[in-house]
Amino acid sequence: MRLATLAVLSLVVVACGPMDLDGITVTDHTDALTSAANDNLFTLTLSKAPAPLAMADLLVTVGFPGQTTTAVNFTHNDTNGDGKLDVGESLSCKEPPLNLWDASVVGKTATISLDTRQSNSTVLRAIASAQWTPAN
Ligand SMILES: [Ca+2]
Ligand SMILES: [Ca+2]
Repeated sequence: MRLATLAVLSLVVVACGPMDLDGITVTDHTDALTSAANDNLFTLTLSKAPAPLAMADLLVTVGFPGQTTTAVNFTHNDTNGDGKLDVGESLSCKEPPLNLWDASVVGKTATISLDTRQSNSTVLRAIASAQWTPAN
């Protein structure tokens, strides 16, 4: 009886573990999406995390329905200058140097994911995700 209770408890902890530890918010950039490359896309802010995140391992991806999920470029707004992404700090995300998104995706909703890549590995682990609907 006691063992069964413990097993149930540990299952619950696993089920709601990683998903609740980290959070991001995504704010649309006021610039319009154009048919040129390097458009300003959005700002991703870390809203919740148990510890600062090492920048070298981080990856931001954009996935519109029906399109390949693609990593984007970003600039880290490192408020405290420690080289890590802390809660409250943000990443200004830009289109890669080729045109992927233009007016045709305005009003559509993409899934934005902040992922971490373990060193010496190509396996990505999702830290947190949010939605982005470009307004212009
Ligand atoms: Ca920092
Ligand atoms: Ca573009």
